[in-house]
Amino acid sequence: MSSTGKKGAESKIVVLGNAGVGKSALVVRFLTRRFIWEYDPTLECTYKHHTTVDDEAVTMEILDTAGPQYTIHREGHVRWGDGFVLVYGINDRHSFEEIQNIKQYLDDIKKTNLMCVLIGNKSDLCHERKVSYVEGQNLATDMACAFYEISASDGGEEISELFHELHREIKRRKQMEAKPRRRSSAHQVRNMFHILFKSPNGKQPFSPSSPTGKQQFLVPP
Ligand SMILES: Nc1nc2c(ncn2[C@@H]2O[C@H](COP(=O)(O)OP(=O)(O)OP(=O)(O)O)[C@@H](O)[C@H]2O)c(=O)[nH]1
Ligand SMILES: [Mg+2]
Repeated sequence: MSSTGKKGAESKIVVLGNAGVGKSALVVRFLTRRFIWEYDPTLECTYKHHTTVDDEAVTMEILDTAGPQYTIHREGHVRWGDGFVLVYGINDRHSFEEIQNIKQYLDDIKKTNLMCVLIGNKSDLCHERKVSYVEGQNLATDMACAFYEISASDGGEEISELFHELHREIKRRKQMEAKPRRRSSAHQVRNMFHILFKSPNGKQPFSPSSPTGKQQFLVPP
């Protein structure tokens, strides 16, 4: 709850990517600001994180998935999530190529515009680099999402920023979806005709401008 007593926004974020790209390291770095080198590869965990974004108290639930064989084929995870952090290692070409498959799977399940952010992790290993910064940027442009190159081991402000930015996007989307949809002006004009030119028995409206002068039925929208 915020200081005003209002319940803050909530977002559910799923972290996906091939085994060993640093998903757990990234999540642990964001939550604790620490890096511990060894993370349980079988661990699949949801963290509830209370924090502040733009002066608002918020709750983020973050699902750290485990390995590709588990992550990619879990429809439940995809349906649960509001937004997705897609991670590859800049020193692991295969993990980068796999992102497109993961994204396709997400699109197939979610159908509507997907909110995600693309992460190239392990930027400290630039001597082992197999994916250029520009390739990452281009893929993010294709996917219409933000892109960050980061190092979970070195840390850095971008790690908090990427989670906060995704949270903002999720909040914006939820607010848009909550707004009642405005009818088009064409629809409003049609309705007006229905009201103005309703037949006396109140059953069928007719067109006032029928070229034959005969009664014409308007097709309801
Ligand atoms: N040099 C370097 N190593 C990293 C970085 N992030 C993670 N690692 C290391 O990469 C290995 C795998 O990291 P994890 O966080 O376990 O990877 P994961 O994606 O969670 O792997 P799974 O849970 O098996 O899917 C560990 O040995 C980490 O210490 C990084 O930014 N730089
Ligand atoms: Mg892990």
